[in-house]
Amino acid sequence: MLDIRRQSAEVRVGIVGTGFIGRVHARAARQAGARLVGIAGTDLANALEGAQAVGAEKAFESVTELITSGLIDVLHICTPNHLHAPIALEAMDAGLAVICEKPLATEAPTAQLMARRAADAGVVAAVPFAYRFHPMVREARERLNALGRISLIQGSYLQDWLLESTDDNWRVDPAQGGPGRTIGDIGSHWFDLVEFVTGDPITKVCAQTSVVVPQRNGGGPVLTEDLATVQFATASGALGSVSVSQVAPGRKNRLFFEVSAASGSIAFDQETPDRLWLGGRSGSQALVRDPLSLSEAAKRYSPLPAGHPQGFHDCFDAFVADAYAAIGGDTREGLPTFEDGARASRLTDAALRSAHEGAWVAC
Ligand code: SOE
Repeated sequence: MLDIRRQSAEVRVGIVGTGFIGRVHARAARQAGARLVGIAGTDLANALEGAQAVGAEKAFESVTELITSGLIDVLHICTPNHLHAPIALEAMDAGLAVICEKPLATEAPTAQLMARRAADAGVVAAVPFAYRFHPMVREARERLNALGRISLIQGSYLQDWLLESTDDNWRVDPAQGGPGRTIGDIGSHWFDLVEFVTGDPITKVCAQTSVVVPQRNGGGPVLTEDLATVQFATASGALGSVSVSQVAPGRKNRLFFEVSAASGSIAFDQETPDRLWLGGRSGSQALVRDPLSLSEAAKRYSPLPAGHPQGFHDCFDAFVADAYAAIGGDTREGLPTFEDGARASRLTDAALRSAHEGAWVAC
């Protein structure tokens, strides 16, 4: 179990998973002043390579060895999606705090079980919906409060890294990634961000999905969606729609949303994260991040002065720093937890079911 007094000075970190996102976690852990103790991977050789790449102290033979070592306070889970649940449950049962990649699980009931287990174990359990930590997202959230009733929420999350039939990844395989690939992988970010910014939960969805590349690398038929469109309604009565695609040429990681409210609109684009578009009937403007003119909520995540762009690493670092602060007993507003991960999984499952049944599904 974590010794809070010792931990507040230094969090001891283990990471399972040595790919791109595992390295982002490792960097963020260091930035937060934590001690990078150990790495586990697919096997010892993989763990050794990962440990060397990020400068961790030790490579572990297996994730169980890392969890039971007594050497770590928090486990970061950066594996393919189907491994999130068994590893997170094992770690939480051992009393560890957990930071688990999204989608939290391949299906909503499992994600819900993980959230319940985190609550029962009384451990910090966070999910990197890191785009919440862009200062301009916090600014949008603050400003929306003053704009009155929301009428329309729309946007997209577009990538092109799976455009060609020679592009492949474990996420394409439902056994590893889950039955909803694009909705679970990037739609989950969009749903989380929009509900976080508006505070207006989505109550029902109507979705369509499409497999654009039917076969990859000569393998069997592709069973997970390359793109989806989702219409929805919210608790306040707003309407909305989102398109998600991993086969949109030219779009690399473009998460965009625009919210129209009674006295103004706000739009955010993750590829230009230091800006917001503020729309008004008698004039619109681009607001460029400047800590001197931001709300307190946004300023907190805006360490760099104006003219010094912040981006992906900055928001990820801020997420990890807040997760560690929560481990030390200082829980800051807006930390995405397993409850939020389970919520995003519920929306993903509802969208998939809607597409399958050709009907609106409550969520
Ligand atoms: C791949 O689709 C991926 O790396 C996602 O898994 C991330 O969550 C997203 O931030 C970027 O794209």
